[in-house]
Amino acid sequence: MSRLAPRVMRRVSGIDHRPQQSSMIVSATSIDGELMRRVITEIIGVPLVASLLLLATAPLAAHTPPKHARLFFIGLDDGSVVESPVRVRMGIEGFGITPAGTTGKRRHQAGHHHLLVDVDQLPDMSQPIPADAQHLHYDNGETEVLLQLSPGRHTLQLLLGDEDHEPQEPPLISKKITITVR
Ligand SMILES: [Cu+2]
Repeated sequence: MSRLAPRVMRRVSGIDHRPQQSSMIVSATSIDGELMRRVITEIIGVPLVASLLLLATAPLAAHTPPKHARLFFIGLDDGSVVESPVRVRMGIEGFGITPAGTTGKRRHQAGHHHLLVDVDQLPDMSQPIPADAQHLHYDNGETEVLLQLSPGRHTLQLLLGDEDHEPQEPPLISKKITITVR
C-alpha cells in the first residue's frame, strides 16, 4: 500500500476506512483473504479501493434527476376554464415514470406522479408525501387521470416521488397552475 492511500481514502469518504478495507473486500468476494489483500495492495492498488468507497457512497446521489428534468401539465394551462371531471395529463421530461415500490436500478431513474390540489404550502421534501384528498398519489405510474372538482377556482401542481413516495433530491416539481371549473 503506498503512503498516499490513507490520505486519498479520507478525502473520498470523510472517514478513515483503513481498519475495515480488507475485511469489506474479502467478504464481498469470498476469495482467500491473504491472496485478495496481495492483489489489492500489489497489483491493483489505491484506485480500486477508492472506487469501491465511492460506490459505497453513491446511493446518496442516486435519486437526483438530471438538471434538465421537468414536470408539467399537458394541454392544461394556467387560467384554463374547464368542466369537471377534468382530464389531467401529467408530463415529464428527462426522467422516467415507474410504479411506487420499484426496486433495483430503475428506481434511481424514475418516479411516480403526485397531484397537489389546492395545496398552499408544499409538504416537507425530506418526508414521504402525505396521502389525502389534496395529495393524490398515482402509484401505478399513471400519466393521465380524470379529476372530479367542485365548481370554482382550483390550483394544481405536480410533484414526483420515489419508490417510498419521497421527493427526489432536489425535488422535481411543476409550475403551479390555477384553473376554473364551471
Ligand atoms: Cu406516492
